[in-house]
Amino acid sequence: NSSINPIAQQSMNQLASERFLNDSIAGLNQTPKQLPCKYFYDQRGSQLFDQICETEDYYLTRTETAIMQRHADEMGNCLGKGVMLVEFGSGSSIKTRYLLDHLIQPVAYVPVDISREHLYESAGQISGDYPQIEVLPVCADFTKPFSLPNPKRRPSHDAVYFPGSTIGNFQPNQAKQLLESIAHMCGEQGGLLIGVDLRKDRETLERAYNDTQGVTAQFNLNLLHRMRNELGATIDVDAFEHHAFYNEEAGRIEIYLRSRIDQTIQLDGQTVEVEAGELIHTEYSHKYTVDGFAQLAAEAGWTLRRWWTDENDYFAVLHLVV
Ligand code: AVI
Repeated sequence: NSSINPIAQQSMNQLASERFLNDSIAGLNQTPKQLPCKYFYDQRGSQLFDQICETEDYYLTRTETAIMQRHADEMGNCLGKGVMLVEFGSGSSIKTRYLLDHLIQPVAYVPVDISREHLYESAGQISGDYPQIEVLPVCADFTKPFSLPNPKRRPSHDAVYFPGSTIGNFQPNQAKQLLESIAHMCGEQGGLLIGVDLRKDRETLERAYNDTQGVTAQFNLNLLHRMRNELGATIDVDAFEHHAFYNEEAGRIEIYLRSRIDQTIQLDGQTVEVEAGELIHTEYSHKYTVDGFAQLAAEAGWTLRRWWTDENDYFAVLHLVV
């Protein structure tokens, strides 16, 4: 953001690095070892994620995009007139355009993302393409409290758009907390439009997280590259491999990094031993039924109003109200 002075920017970057370091050390000292998936998304990670979305195997993005394309007019009506639309994990804001095209007299669009360069670049493009909407990007980790900007015109209400089934990357109790904080943020009149990946056959799910081009593997391994480049960690990244499978009982894809060899990771003066074959957990991707998700959302204060799906029932977009 050009409006932030370089010194403030530098200290924000430093703070982000410290969080990454502390979370990495804490995670590697747990049994089993783990690293938070939110650190996938530096600039390279965000680019790799965009590439995943374009693979044949990762059905989620094109399925959700088709749902948006087909039903954005109804969604726009559901969200109502004069809204300030806040998008969680906006990334490249591709699907959002269908929605922006159909909102009724929207006041502002607030993309929220952890990946700064990516956020400002996409926000700039949206702003150029939708001059009638005030675009107010917020670089934040949306799992932590953050304040919403004040648009020039007063919105009649706020609505959150949370696409991509990113909610699936949270454990159900964390997802519930996040849904609660979204309800709190939107207030009484608030709405939520959320994309949720649905349960389906193992083969389709596992293919989506083990794409034949190996982009998901690179995306997962990028976390270790970040630790090496940004935190100065000593890691033999090439000796790690991507490992992902569907845990049907838990209804989730589980993603790990597996070391092929015994190795010692040095990080900020700490030593972490990793055994050959040992797994470091990096991500869960929970899959829901529409009823199961509505139930979880109800516990967080939301009522399901409408939902849309594709012809295979692979993915759903749900509209919920407080
Ligand atoms: C962002 N999120 C919804 C993706 C998913 O499908 O859980 C992240 C991802 N991880 C591996 N591939 C994609």
